[in-house]
Amino acid sequence: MTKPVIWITRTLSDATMARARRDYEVIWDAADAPGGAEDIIAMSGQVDGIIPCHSEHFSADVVARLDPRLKIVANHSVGVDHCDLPALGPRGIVVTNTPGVLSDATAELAMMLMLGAARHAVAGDRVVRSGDWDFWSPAFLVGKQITGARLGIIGMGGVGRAFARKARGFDMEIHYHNRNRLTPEDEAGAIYHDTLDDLLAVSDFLSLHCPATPETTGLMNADRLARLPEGCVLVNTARGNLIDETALLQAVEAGHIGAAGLDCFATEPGGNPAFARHDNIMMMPHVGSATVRTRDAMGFKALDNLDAFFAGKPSLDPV
Ligand code: 8YV
Repeated sequence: MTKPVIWITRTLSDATMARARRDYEVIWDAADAPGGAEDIIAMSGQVDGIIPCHSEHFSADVVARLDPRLKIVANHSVGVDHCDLPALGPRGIVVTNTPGVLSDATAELAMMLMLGAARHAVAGDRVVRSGDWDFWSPAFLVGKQITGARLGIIGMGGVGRAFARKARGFDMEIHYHNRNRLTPEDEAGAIYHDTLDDLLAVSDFLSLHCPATPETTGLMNADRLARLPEGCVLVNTARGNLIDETALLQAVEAGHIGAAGLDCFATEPGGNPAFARHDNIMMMPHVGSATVRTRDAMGFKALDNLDAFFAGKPSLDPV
């Protein structure tokens, strides 16, 4: 039996690539460059399935020009904001994602950013690394303690709940806002706020874990940032467009936001050069899920979704 042909747009983990090559005819380019609109359109006539990352954009314009040969987009991501789902649905193209398997890795990075932002990790590392550390005082690099502080979480899906679990280990008081209230078991003592504004008012620390949708674009705008307690530490490992970056910059410069830890930016790759002026903004280049274990799990989940599809079984992770 001939193997289905798939396009793996980026370089996935070694174990994923090996399994993919065993079971599929794989097209992959070692250049590891994002697939642009014309690449996606051209490739759709040569393959039965694609494993894209969030770097490949299936906009409505692209989807309208896809070849009917393409049957499944098995994303190597939990976020699907790079896929225009209302456009893909009517084309009969199955779309899947990778929920669950990246929750812990992303929550770990959120924890690193929260602690690093709160405790001046950028300035501290720089002063030691540069050899310029020639002074010490009890007043030097004094940060904000997370133990016992109130942590607000927006979005209690897999990543939000994993972050809450880890924050509980730091004795934080967990508050959250979500489309739906969780079961008491999933809440595990977290305090539900049915409006976002109520959550913001109690968030000494705030971490974003909701999907990027038209409704959540610019969620953290000037008005909502102003509702946070003075000195709040803001963490974003979800998507850059959840935050109005100009408003965040102003809030940091005014001292209202005490620090920020950001793994996601409105422009990626690239980030926001204006943030680099501020040592109290700790930044990473969208690597929340980048651990060996999680990259394997994400790749395997994408392949599980392809396997089910080509075996004629129901989608495992449909979106
Ligand atoms: C990945 C992500 O960096 O899953 C997501 O939505 O943003 C990240 O885990 C990326 O999409 C990997 O393909």
